[in-house]
Amino acid sequence: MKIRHAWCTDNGGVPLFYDNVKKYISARPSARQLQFNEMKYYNFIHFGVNTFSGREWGDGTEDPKIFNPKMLDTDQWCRMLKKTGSKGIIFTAKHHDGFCLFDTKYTDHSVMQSPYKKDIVKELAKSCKKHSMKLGIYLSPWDRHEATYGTEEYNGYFVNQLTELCTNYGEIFCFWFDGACGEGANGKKQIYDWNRYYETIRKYQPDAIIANCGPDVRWIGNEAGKVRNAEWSVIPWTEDSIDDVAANSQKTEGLGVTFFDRVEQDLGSREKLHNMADIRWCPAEADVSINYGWFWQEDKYYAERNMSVSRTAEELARIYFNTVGGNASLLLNVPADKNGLINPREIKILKDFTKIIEDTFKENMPFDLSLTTTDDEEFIPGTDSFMMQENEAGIKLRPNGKFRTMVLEEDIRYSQRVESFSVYADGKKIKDCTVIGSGKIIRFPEGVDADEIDIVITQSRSNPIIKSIRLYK
Ligand code: FUL
Repeated sequence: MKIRHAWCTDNGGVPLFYDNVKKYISARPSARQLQFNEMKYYNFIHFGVNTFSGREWGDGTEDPKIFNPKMLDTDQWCRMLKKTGSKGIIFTAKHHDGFCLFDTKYTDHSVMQSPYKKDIVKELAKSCKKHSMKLGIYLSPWDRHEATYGTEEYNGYFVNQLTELCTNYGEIFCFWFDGACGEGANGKKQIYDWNRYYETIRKYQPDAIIANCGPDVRWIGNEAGKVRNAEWSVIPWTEDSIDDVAANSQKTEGLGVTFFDRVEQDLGSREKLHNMADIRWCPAEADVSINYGWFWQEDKYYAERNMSVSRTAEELARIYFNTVGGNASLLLNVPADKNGLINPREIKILKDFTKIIEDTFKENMPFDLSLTTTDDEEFIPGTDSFMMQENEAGIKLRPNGKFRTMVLEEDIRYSQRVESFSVYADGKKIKDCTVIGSGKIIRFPEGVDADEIDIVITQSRSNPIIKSIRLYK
């Protein structure tokens, strides 16, 4: 059996290593991005006055008295979500309506004026610690209640609240700023002082990543769990990168879940990076809601709009495979209901979803691995990662039986290098793929039964560095 076009006989017809490639592969994750990369899948919890008013976007006039969860139990949130394999929770400390779910010195428009009267971020921080989950904060820059919104004073207000959140609740793994930016109560729009916000976070929580409208993780461009054909973590960075997210993200209330696609499909090919001055590591995150809205709503809310309530477990599993297995992370929203609990309606879907994921990765399939080369591969000291050498025809696996899932990871400490690869079973090509990055999951629902599997890297930016290859029955 002869496999042609192996790495790097012609490297897809593009130069293997030249100055530009050196520049591309020198864009590498920071320590905080590397740490974050281990999370892969975590949750949003949307909860606030909207939960009680039956809206997706509050307008800031809501009376705090409507916020009255009778059974709120943040331990239950952690327990339920941890069971799904989640590593953390990003909580809406304040949504666009300006109602704060934490005890803040800077406004009365908070949970402390509600019948509940307790700091929910504090409770959640305690529960997260107890259940070994990480805590993240969603703090909406757009505030439809705060009177100073639209003036420079508001930037100070926002920084004060960020400081409270940074200093009163222990370690925060992520600050998540969404892109919505509308008018405040006074009809004014705010010019956000992003740099001041970032500096505050870096000062008090240097390990926290700043996501979506932030420098560490980028919005994937839609809220439907779709990934690009080639999702790159190495992208050009411009002055407008953050404003661009704000300009392209959700503009109207709708059902709170945009299917809008950030039109640009190519963010990181060689052509795209060519001649760009500032090239950075900024991986994609897909935020998706279990329901067709972000806040918990009654069935009738959806019935009135002629919509189904939730995504199915199968759909969520597909989204998981596509995102976690498509060089992105998955931020799945599971709202808390009016009682302050994750509702049985969502628990049922989460259970079925978890079963699909667990079944997929239940049985590891052992295999022998060899690099089809005359040279010895180079192992990266202290790890199992290996750097492929020139003239390497590919990676050969001899599985011990039939497998249905293949997982590949690049060692992203050395950037993202692989541009395309193919998989062969006993000499017959069974899959053409684009990038690998931090994780590629390839599913073969019918199963692959072959003596020899070849993974042939057809194009790469310099020598590919593979961290792991796994097969599952
Ligand atoms: C968007 C918001 O407008 C939605 O309500 C939701 O919070 C989503 C995650 O971000 O920009």
